[in-house]
Amino acid sequence: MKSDSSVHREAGSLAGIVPSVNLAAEPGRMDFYERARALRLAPLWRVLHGLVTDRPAPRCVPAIWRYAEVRPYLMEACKLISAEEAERRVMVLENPGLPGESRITQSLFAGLQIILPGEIAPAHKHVASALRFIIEGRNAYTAVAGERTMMEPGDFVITPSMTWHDHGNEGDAPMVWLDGLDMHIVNLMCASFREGYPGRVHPLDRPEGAAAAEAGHNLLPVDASYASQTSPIFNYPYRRTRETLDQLARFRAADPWHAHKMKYINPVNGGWAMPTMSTWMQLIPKGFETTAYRSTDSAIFTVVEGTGSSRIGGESFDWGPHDIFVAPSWAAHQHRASSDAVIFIYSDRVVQEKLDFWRELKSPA
Ligand code: GTQ
Repeated sequence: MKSDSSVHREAGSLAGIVPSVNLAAEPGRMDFYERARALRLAPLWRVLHGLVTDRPAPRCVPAIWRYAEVRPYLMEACKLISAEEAERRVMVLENPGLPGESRITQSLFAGLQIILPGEIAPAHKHVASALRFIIEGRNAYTAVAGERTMMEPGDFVITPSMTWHDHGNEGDAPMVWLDGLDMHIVNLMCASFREGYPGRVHPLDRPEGAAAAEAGHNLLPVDASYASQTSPIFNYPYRRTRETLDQLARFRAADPWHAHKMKYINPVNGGWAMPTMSTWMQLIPKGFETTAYRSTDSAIFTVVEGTGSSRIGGESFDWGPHDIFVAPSWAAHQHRASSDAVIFIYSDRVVQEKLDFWRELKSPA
């Protein structure tokens, strides 16, 4: 039995070779290839079609993490290591097609972070941006650039690039959230910096709710200027998102491919809330089935409410609250809700759009 990696290498080299190359003539070229290699030269015609593929060829595969199965491991991690010792006590969601790489898709990271009552995850900052999607618990905060926000289930919270942040749980129950980070994109460009704060927590210099007052109500301070490309709103509360979807569904027909799907936006420029990760919240009404859809951005889905099932690249997954699943780039996927379902989604679409890479394909409705 061959190892996966040798199969991958062989398949990769055959897939990479240009079809016009006469394989029978290759042995006679080996001596040239060897001598060229010593000069750090390689023949493109043996790898071209593996580099410039005729369609997306993700190693990322469809996968699901069921919260009921994962949660006991989060609790067990709490017995083994403190938030302080771990710096961030996170169990990484590893795509089975990318084992050991801390990737849920080829470009993005996902992990479940848990913080117990009284614990603090100490302050640090890094070039990588983070999103937090709150799964369970109350009365825990994240502090970002001198302002705290209390986090509630379903809230979408942003930690912009290179801002000091620490997390603390002041409640009496564990707090769990999904972390989505773009460090693989940062690392692709070798642009990473990270710094620990000399104290456990960074000082607060703005009252809780300041960012929401300044930017969260379709009003901006007349004298404000914004250098960052990240939304100045750093907590998009679930209560308002849920209410919006609910109202929308009462007067707007569900889209065949997206049902009711709203994107989180930056009020400063109307664009995506974050410069590296697109985010949405989707409502699929009970009994509704979306039409097959594919796009070049691999997407991570977190179920907030409801139950249903999805077909992703020919595989079927049943899901319920807090389950997390992945649709790889260009894999056709469709969802069916057996009760009103609310799903939080993030992907690298915003990056692909900026680079003119992004494409979608809608199957006929
Ligand atoms: O909370 O700052 O899941 O820096 C991975 C890296 C969370 C965080 C992660 C991080 C954080």
